[in-house]
Amino acid sequence: MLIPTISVGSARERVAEALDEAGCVVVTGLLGETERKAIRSELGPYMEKVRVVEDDDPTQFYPGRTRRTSALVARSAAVGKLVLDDCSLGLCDRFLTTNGEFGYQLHVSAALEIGPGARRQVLHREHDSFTFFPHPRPNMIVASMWAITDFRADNGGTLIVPGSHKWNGERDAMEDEIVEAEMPAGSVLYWLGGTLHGAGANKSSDWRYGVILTYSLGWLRQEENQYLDVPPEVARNLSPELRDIIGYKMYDALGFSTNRQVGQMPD
Ligand SMILES: O=C(O)CCC(=O)C(=O)O
Repeated sequence: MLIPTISVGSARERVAEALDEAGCVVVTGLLGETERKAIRSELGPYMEKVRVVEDDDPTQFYPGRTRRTSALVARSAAVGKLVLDDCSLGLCDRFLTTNGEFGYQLHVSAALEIGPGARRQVLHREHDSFTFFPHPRPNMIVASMWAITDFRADNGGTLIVPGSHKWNGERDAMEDEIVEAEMPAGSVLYWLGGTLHGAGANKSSDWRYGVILTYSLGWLRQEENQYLDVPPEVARNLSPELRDIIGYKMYDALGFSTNRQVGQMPD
């Protein structure tokens, strides 16, 4: 099975149908060069400080020769706009409110650079922490990977196993079921919480740069602790929409605080 690829002008319903069917979809042409440059320049000071591990430890989840930084909402206004991207939120509306849910939240934000010589990452599912549910789990997550540089088969383009969101937990992916998400800079790859994926090996001489933003049902524990990564003094200066989606908003009865400055921050 291939990764369906759809250009930005196409009907949103086609994107949602492809994601539902394959568990993954690429949308091309969503992010311009100016925005990509802004993201790199705003995150540059943080990425530069990341120590690159040269001696890869194959038992580690994160391969060596890579750079990763998170807390992106606090660090980059350009990423803040991506978090609220219409196409992403449309997919979240479609896949994360199906059970009469009250809403969803940002689950993880990270910039990921895959350097020359990096090995392939172990395949995993965004749902992996939610062991309460048997496989195939109900969908709890929509993930997006924004290509800031081109993603190619030889430079660490994300590996995806189309259709694996419908598998039970006992089935491993065969080599010929694993597909590299090749996409030009400015594209975005979406996948669902149950879809097997991981960073590809980088056999080229350039670095692959992507921004991963995942969204989860509003009643789940977020993978990235947004209250520490975007503390109240920073959150206060964000737009109400951005503040809400990172978690400064109640989900039904969940998330109240006696500190009105935190739990019910005035606009
Ligand atoms: O970098 C990628 O392409 C995927 C990264 C990923 O899935 C992870 O770090 O959990």
